[in-house]
Amino acid sequence: MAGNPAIKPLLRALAREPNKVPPIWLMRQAGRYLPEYRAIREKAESFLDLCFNPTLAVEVTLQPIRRFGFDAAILFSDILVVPYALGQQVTFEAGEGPRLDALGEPSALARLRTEIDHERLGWVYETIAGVKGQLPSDVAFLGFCGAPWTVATYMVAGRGTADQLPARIFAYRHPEAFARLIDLLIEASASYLVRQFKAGVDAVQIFDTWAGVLPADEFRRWCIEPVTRIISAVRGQVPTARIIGFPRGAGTELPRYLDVVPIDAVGLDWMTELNFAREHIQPRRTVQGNLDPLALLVGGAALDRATDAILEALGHGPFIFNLGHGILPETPIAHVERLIARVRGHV
Ligand code: 1CP
Repeated sequence: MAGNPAIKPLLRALAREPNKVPPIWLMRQAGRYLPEYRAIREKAESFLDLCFNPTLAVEVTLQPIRRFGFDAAILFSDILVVPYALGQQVTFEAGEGPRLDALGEPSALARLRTEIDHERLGWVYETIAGVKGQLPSDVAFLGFCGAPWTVATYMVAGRGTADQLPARIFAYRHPEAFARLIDLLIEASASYLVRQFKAGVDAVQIFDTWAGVLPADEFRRWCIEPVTRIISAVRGQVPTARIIGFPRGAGTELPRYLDVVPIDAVGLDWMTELNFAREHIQPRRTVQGNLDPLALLVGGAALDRATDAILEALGHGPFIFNLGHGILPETPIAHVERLIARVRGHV
């Protein structure tokens, strides 16, 4: 259950306690930019086989901690294991991304289970226990799930899509069926997060990667409300649950999101303006972010400048350094080392 906040800088930040040096971790920190990840990835037949193998998944979760000394480890898995545990077919084609049997019509919802099958996720809970036993005591351990809207975009389209058109059209054309799908995902995600806390994570992040494509009313209905319901359900069973929200692209709707969603911290995408974040967001929640992954990829003066601007604007209040979205596979390791040293005041 929840770790001791006193010794983990990231949990101190979530509790709005001061840190001399801001904690740092990076979204997608375990992954293809690391040669040691690619070496392990080759041993597994597919990406899901890697996830399903707790020995390898523990190793991959710990690789970025060993190499860089990040302040948090994030469970190695994917948001699409929830549709898998609801009975949908999910595969990952090398170099092409996820493929699911698309829920093109409301009648296809009948193919799904009525609740999440935790037996299909036993390896997640085993991986969590394995990581927990090996993590340095000052490193926080994060679980995660996708937010219902973002997961539904993949379930409906059967793959990643530009602008998430299939799910947006489905939601307008069949609002009742879409609401049933979202309700199913709310229950499944809450139950999944509770199990992650019971297995040993310190906090969780809810990834709403595609929140930004929705008009404001739809954003409230399909993002704000479902994530709020997940959090109530999780805290009903784990009252101390620490939760980070990441409504990517929420833009001017972000204050309204914070009016309603009782998260401890909000992950800011790289489009979020720093003065706005300092004046309007940080007084209300711990902020996490928001370096442009491209600045990290490019390195040099662009990286130093962007890093310093974030530290200057947000480093004096409750803050976790991160990217504004996942690290890109082409990112040089030396740039990650430089970033960490700069955030910690060493260069
Ligand atoms: O070939 C490979 O090695 C697989 C690439 C890969 C990896 C490393 C995928 C496929 N998923 C992951 C791991 C992953 N995914 C993590 C692990 C922990 C870490 O951060 O290190 C996490 C948290 C995710 C979350 C995830 N998966 C999100 C939300 C965050 C984000 O980056 O936006 C989303 C949208 C996915 C879907 C997904 N899984 C994989 C891919 C390539 C995609 C994107 C598909 C698309 O939209 O085209």
